[in-house]
Amino acid sequence: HIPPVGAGDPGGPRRLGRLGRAALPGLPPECRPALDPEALRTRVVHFGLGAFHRAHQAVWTEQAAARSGEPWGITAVAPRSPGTARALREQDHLYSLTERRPGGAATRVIAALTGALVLSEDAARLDALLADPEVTVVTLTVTEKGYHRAPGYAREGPVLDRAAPAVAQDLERTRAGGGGTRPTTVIGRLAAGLATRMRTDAAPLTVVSCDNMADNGAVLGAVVREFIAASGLPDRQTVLDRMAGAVAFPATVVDRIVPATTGHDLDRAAAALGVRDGAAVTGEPYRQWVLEDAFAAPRPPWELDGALFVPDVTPYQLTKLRLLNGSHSALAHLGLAAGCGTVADALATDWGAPLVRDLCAEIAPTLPPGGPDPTAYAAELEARFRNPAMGHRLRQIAADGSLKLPERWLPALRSLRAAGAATPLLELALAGWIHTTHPDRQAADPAAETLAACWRSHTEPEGTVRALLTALGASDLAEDTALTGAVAARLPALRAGRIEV
Ligand code: CS2
Repeated sequence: HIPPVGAGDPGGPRRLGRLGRAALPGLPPECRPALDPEALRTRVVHFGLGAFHRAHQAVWTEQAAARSGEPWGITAVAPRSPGTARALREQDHLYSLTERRPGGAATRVIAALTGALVLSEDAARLDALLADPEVTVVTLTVTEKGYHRAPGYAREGPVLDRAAPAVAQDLERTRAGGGGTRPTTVIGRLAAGLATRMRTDAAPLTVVSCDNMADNGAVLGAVVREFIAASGLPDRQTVLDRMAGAVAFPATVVDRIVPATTGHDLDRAAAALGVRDGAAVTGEPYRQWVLEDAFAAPRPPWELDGALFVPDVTPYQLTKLRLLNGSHSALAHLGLAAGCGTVADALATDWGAPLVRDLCAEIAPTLPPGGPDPTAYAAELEARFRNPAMGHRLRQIAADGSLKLPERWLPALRSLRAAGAATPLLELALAGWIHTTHPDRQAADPAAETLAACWRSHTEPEGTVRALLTALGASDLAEDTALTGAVAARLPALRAGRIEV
């Protein structure tokens, strides 16, 4: 449901039409898309129809198509909720992006999508696209939980959590009689689609993870291959052999702060466009995309819009994950303890900016050479986080902490402690996360029940800290008594809403 524009105005609501191709000529010129959407063909399939994709990869793809004249269009697939896909279909797959600058906003319609599917509803169309040789790129933004990694996988071998109920059920679906039924997870569907493609003409394809994980390409390649190997899909060995030569999984670093769209954002988009847009997104002006230059097949020339193709993304990836996402998570968990609502609120306190600066300085020695300068990066972060126009909710960032923190904080914490370095800011941040896992204050998390049980089964704080670190897959850190003691010692101040950087 999209509220009429100006529903709260004294003059009463104005009834507006809906965004779509027919509305394009009537838009203010600065709001029109970079190309004629009729010219696009589906050459890319994207999993994850969230705001981030619409404000990131889709923008580069639109620009790449506009500047090259090549018809690179994206059919995007919603893994679960059908709402956005339906809104986009009603709008001929057009939507607007509003860039929020501290001093104002700019709204423009993006013409990048050629289709919007729902994983459970559009099975045949999706399978046909994954097998289509014209489709040469698949991209994913499915968040950390979409990969179903086994807890602590890095130290044990297999990456895919075959015991996770959704994965186990999907594997079972591929074994059922009569050729099985279609898997319902993204990884299962992608695996089944790639298997069909490999069994037919084995046309080369690149599958690009755009989620915030170190080695995201290798992780995606591993879970897909492990799914195929453990499945009942036909000709598994042939499929895996052909994939080795025909399918690439490059690593990438994506960056743009994209808060969840609010009803107010929809109103403001409608006011700028003069038509309603049920799939509008907003984002900061800053955006970056760094990709490993290892594609197996033709791709959109994203470099025409400033994407960086490099032999090894690791220095960029670790800098972004540990400094940006690491301080984002610290601001989120500590900010919630202090009663702040948004990132800009946290930056407006006396501890917000020092936290970002000192945490980045603490983590910087763990970063490999070859990435951005950490001091300059931290200063730029502070300015991005201060942007008051963003309204980026801390609760959104605090969600799924149990999956985010093993990427963002723990590798740096391990390497600093192994080197005997002090880690006061990471300890404070961890205490912030522990504080927000309490059953009375819990942020959304797929491990919420396990986390709540850690509080119930321990009455003394250090025991709770140890149990929660173990739940993060960090039993090594749980045994570090200097660490658990220091983290526990931070909790009383947090309970009183005091952040002591
Ligand atoms: C944020 C990210 O919600 C979160 O966890 O840290 O979505 C962050 O805004 C993006 O990675 C920025 O590129």
